[in-house]
Amino acid sequence: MKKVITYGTFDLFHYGHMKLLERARCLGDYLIVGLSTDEFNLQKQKKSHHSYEHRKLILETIDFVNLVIPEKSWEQKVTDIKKYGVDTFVIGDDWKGKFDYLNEYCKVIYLPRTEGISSTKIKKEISDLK
Ligand code: C2G
Repeated sequence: MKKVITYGTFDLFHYGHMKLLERARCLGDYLIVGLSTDEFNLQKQKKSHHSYEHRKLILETIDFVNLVIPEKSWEQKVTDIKKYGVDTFVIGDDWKGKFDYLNEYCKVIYLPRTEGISSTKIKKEISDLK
């Protein structure tokens, strides 16, 4: 069984997130998502609209997401890769190069981001409506 892992906040879940997860899942047979906790988001200078529990609920409802684990730190990726026997780490190419060090433990793939959509863009468009 080929396991794939990816990480993110996945706030205001949108088609850019879904396309990333779909492509990630197609790179193996089992997809693990490391979901940033509310506390870790603060370290990422992010404040998500939805809580960790609600973001987790959405991801766990996706039938091709096999496991959702909390992402609590930048450093946990190597431990996770070893713990779950991950073959491939996947993330959007906005992170290109940042996780090349994981090549020592598994394949590292940066996938093109979906243009024209982001949680930030959604928030701005809604606030502009007011
Ligand atoms: N993404 C995408 N296209 C978009 C928006 C996001 O492909 N239009 C991808 C991102 O590249 C990332 C994933 O969807 O791979 C989740 O995006 P975010 O929730 O913004 O994740 P981020 O804050 O970048 O967290 O340790 C890694 C970090 O936790 C990544």
